[in-house]
Amino acid sequence: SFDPPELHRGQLFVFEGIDRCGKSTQCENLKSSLEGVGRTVVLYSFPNRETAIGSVIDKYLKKEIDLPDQAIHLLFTANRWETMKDIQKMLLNGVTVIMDRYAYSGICYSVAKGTLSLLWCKAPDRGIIKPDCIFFLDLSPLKANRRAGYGEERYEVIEFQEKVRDQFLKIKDSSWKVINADKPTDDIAAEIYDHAVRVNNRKMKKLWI
Ligand code: T5A
Ligand code: NA
Repeated sequence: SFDPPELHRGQLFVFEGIDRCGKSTQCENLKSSLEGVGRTVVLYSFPNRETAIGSVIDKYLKKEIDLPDQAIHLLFTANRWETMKDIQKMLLNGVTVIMDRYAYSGICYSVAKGTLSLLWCKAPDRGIIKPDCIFFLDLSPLKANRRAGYGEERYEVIEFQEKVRDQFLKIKDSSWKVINADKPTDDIAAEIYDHAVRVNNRKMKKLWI
């Protein structure tokens, strides 16, 4: 169907991967190269630790509080839902939106715990905006472990990260672009940019509907 408001909408790019695979670095790179060709770009990171919900998530990740697996899963999802209206507005206004983690992290980290099913984990994110492209930065947990700052937060344990990576590879589909993240930063950035500029969807879709 012809839907005028979506005609010139911005694209939604998501970066996913295990801890320390280089997501934040590449989000910034893509933002500045797209701005360099005249696009307006907004970057979001999940979890957004700045909101009321995000401050609880932050405490959980820093191991200052404990929560049941179900409760923290739902907080991560709520933390995405609280920005959804703003993101939709921006996309419809032609802004390119880049996200550092999204619902796929939500699912994969929770499923990797072994206590919650995939179906249960997917349900609360049902209806959030579907990304136009997911860049999966693939890196072995052993190599990620050698990068700066590894090991301080709750999930930064190699055996757990192996399970998370397996789960990402299980749920990926044709909207994912798998990138070998064990390369120099600039090479990865160039590969991502070349792919990103070719993504141009019109219809805005929702996840898992
Ligand atoms: N989580 C998250 C859930 O369980 N459910 C959810 O719904 C969501 C959204 C925090 C945790 O929350 C979990 C997943 C996480 O365990 P976070 O705040 O995104 O999520 O934290 P991390 O993933 O740990 O963030 P890191 O994000 O710190 O790493 P990045 O962004 O992947 O990596 P980056 O770019 O900061 O780089 C890490 C280091 O490596 C270097 C960088 O300089 C930096 O020192 N580096 C490279 N080194 C060599 N070669 C390259 N190509 C490099 N690229 C970067
Ligand atoms: Na990050």
